[in-house]
Parts: sequence; C-alpha cells; structure tokens
Amino acid sequence: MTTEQQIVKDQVLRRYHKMVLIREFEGESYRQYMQKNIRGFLHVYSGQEAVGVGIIGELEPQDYVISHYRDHGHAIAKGSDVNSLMAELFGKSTGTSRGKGGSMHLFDVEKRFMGGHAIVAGQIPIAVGLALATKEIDKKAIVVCFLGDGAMQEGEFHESMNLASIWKLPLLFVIENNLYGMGADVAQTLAIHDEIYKIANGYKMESAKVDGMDLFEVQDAGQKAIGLIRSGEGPYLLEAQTYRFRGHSISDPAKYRPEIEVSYWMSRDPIKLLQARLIKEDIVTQEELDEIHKVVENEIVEAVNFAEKSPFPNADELYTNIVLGSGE
Ligand SMILES: Cc1ncc(C[n+]2csc(CCOP(=O)(O)OP(=O)(O)O)c2C)c(N)n1
Ligand SMILES: [Mg+2]
Repeated sequence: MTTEQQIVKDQVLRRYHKMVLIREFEGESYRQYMQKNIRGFLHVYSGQEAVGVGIIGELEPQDYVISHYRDHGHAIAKGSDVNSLMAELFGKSTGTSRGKGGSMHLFDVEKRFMGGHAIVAGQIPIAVGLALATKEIDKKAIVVCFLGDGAMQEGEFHESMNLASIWKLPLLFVIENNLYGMGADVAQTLAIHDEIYKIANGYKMESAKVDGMDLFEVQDAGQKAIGLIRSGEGPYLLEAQTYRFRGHSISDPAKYRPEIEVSYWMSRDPIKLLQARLIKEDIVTQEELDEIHKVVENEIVEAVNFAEKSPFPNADELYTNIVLGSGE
C-alpha cells in the first residue's frame, strides 16, 4: 500500500468509526431513556450519519458548526467528548452544557460546536451572525449550518439566505432533506420539494444536491462547497437527500410512513453501504471493521458509566448561566 492509499484508508476508517459511534450512542440513548435516566425530548440522527460525518470531516478545527435539535451526530462528528455528551443527556453537571441543556442543547465552545437549537430554524440567523463575525474578525474560519427540510418553511431561512448572499458570507447551508418535518411529508409542505437545492437560485447562491446516504459523495460535495467558500466565493447551499430511520422523536411511532418507503431507505443504510464498498474495493478487511465496532462498544459503556457516576448540578447552580429577562 502506498503512503497516499494509507492516508485515504486511515481517514475513511476514522469516519466509519464516527458513524458507528453516532449510531451506537443513539441506540444507547434510547435504552437509557426507557430506563428514565434520560428525560425530556430525544430526537435521534440514525440514518443521517453520512451527512454530518462527511461534511464535518472536511472542516478545520477553527470552523464553526451549528445545528438543530437532532444534534448528537453533529456534536460527535465535530469531536465533542462522548462521555460529556452522555452526561448532558443524563442532566449531569459534567455534561457539555453542565446538565442544563439536555439532548436538544448540546454545546461545545472549545470544539466550536455552537448548539443544539430547539426552535425550528432558530439556528439559521445565528449562523449568519457567526459567519459575519468570522468574515470581519476571524477571517480563517467558515461556518456550517445544518437544517431540516421543515426549517426551510420558516421566514428566518429566507431572510438568512438573502443576507448571507448579499454579504458574501463564508457560510455553508446543509439541508438534511429526510422527507419529513415531524409527521408532515415534505411534498405537502414545501413548494419546491422535488428540487430543494434550486431555492438557492433565487438568492444568487451556488447550490447542489447530493446522495446523503453515501459518505464518499457527501465528502466530495462538501470539499467542493467548502473550497469555494474558503476562496471567498460567498455562501453555498447543499441539499443532502437522506432519511431518518426512527420517528421524529422518541415519542413518535412513525406510523405515517409507508412500509415500502421505510424498507427502501433502510436498504440504503449509510453504514452498511460504506461497509460493503470498503470490503468490495479491498480497502479494509472485515476484521478491521469488527475491531472498530468493539472499540465503539467500549466507548459507549464508558460514557454510560461516566454519566451514571457524575453528580447532578448543585441547587446553587439554579441561576448560573441562565439569561433572565428584566420583566420591564
Ligand atoms: C418555531 C417552531 N415551530 C414548530 C416547532 C415544532 N417542531 C419541532 S421539529 C419540527 C419539524 C422540523 O422538521 P425538519 O426541519 O425537516 O427537521 P427534522 O426533524 O426532519 O430533522 C417541528 C414543526 C418548533 N420546535 N419550533
Ligand atoms: Mg425533515
């Protein structure tokens, strides 16, 4: 194997590891929720892993990522510590938001992961502000904003697209088109549902669509978009066609989706597709993949132990890091 091939192999194995880690972390979070160790809301990313891992893998550490409430995958992909993420889900003081944010408000300034936002589309204008600040002050960083197809129906999305384009901001909008916003089929709620990426034309912004179940395609599309943004070409919109394997949240049995549709998308599981390709092209052996699954299993056991053993925040923490309105 040449040095170049080895570099490619190491990179793809790191990304495979992240995808499996996200899948298992979320499987475990489901089990912990059932045991009432995790409370509140829980929206998992299962099925969409290639999008977060493929795009974030192409970023530099100084770049920012901001996301919605389906945020575990993005935080893990950006490098947040899995122990602290699990502790956050448990509401413990060792969590990424000291136990005050929970599943929908993961946050990690050090890794430049700027949340975790529960208000649909709420993260989009914040991404514009971040990108404006990076353009004016930081200069080297770019911003990636993940949003769902449902968030495109909010006014904030359109205002943000307009400003990002006018100000030529270093901002990548990644639309994770999983065909649904809660129980609503995107075809019934979005006028441009069959050509989502073309919405960028109205804002004179470059855009493309990519198969969000294929890690290689996502990373190539991400590389191209990020390259253009870094060269000062302004913002870019990438639509990733994907599917969420579970219901909208843990309390949604997802009965509204036709079985044939679900089984089609399950047959395109991004982890299985990647596995098959890596084996077929002789890039890795089955043993190497099995080894990664074992490592992940241990990481999850350790994360749960850490979360269980960590204390809840003290009562005197009740008003720290909380923004209170003046009431006037
Ligand atoms: C402003 C606002 N309106 C409604 C909701 C309730 N809500 C939560 S998620 C969601 C659907 C969003 O769908 P999408 O953007 O496609 O993301 P996905 O859940 O599919 O990842 C809705 C309507 C909310 N949280 N915020
Ligand atoms: Mg959606």
